[in-house]
Amino acid sequence: MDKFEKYFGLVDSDFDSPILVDNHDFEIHFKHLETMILIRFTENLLAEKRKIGKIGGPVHLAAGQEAIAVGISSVLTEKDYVFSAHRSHAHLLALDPNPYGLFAEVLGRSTGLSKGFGGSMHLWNGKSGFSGSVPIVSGTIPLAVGTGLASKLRGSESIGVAYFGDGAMEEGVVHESLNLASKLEIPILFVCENNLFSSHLHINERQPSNFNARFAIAHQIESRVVDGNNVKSVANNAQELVSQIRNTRRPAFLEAFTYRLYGHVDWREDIDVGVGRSSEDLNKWKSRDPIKRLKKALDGNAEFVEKLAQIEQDIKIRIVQDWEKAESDPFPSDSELISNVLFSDVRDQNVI
Ligand SMILES: Cc1ncc(C[n+]2csc(CCOP(=O)(O)OP(=O)(O)O)c2C)c(N)n1
Ligand SMILES: [Mg+2]
Repeated sequence: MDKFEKYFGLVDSDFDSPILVDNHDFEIHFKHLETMILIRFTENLLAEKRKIGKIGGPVHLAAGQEAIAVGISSVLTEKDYVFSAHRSHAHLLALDPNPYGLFAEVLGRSTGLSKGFGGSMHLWNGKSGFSGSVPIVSGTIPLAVGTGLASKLRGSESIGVAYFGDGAMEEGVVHESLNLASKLEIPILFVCENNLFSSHLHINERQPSNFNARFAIAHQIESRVVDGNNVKSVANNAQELVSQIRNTRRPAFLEAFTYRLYGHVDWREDIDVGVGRSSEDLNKWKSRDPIKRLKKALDGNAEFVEKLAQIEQDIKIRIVQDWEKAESDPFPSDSELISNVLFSDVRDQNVI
């Protein structure tokens, strides 16, 4: 880490420490584990299908980062407005662990979450609160601020949530969004998933510090820095911040350090592509896998081993069934190309 580590209270060795669980909360921990496994299996399947050419467009996988989405989603409701970017499958599935609509979307089928027109980077699932992802890095952050402001003006309990990466912090609009949210006291949770990379470039090559929470402090926004591979820590901190946001209607910022197990895009590991992703680092972070760490923490519970085997088996079967169902769905018809993209009054005027 760097000179800020003492200030933010997170050091590199924290990622190797055990997750401390309470047996009373076994059901909660197991639910978290189950959702993380579903996301991991889904993404592994996407990686495999992309590799063999079954998926036409790129997929940005969040394997290794699941604990952040699962911890945060555990304290949200479907009335909140959650936005993400190019690496959004985990955020989507943590709110609604049902990969069928995602599969249909990456296969370009009319049953997909964006009716088959968007692919992996344009997802939407209104009923769960997932309000959209786009490939433009940082593009949805001001939209999330807007939903927070709208909620406040309407007097509703809802909050905006913006997931973004360490690379997105380097876009000006993020700083404008932080400033506006602070000044206008907007109920929004900013979630910076710091996986240390922007595409192939390590944060140490790009920034004087690898802590992004320093920008929240500059904007007088309450912030926390957490081990993003510890789902319990993410959930507990998110719980405190979200109830604070709902009560005070002010913004908060959560920075979660993590690491992606696949490379920037698709199935490759990206060892020694660009600067700073070595096999030593990757192996170190593989041993810090959030799923492995939680499994280890729960291992002492008598019910655990049997329950885990059953759940893993069920999830595998469900995912394959969902994939096969999506694959047998139809592609959109030609007329949908017009009805989903252009305003109907433009068509009525015979412009096209
Ligand atoms: C405005 C904009 N600039 C550049 C890109 C190209 N690009 C796609 S992903 C990415 C890296 C983003 O890094 P980060 O925000 O840390 O997210 P991560 O991929 O690590 O999850 C870049 C530069 C883009 N899509 N949009
Ligand atoms: Mg990143």
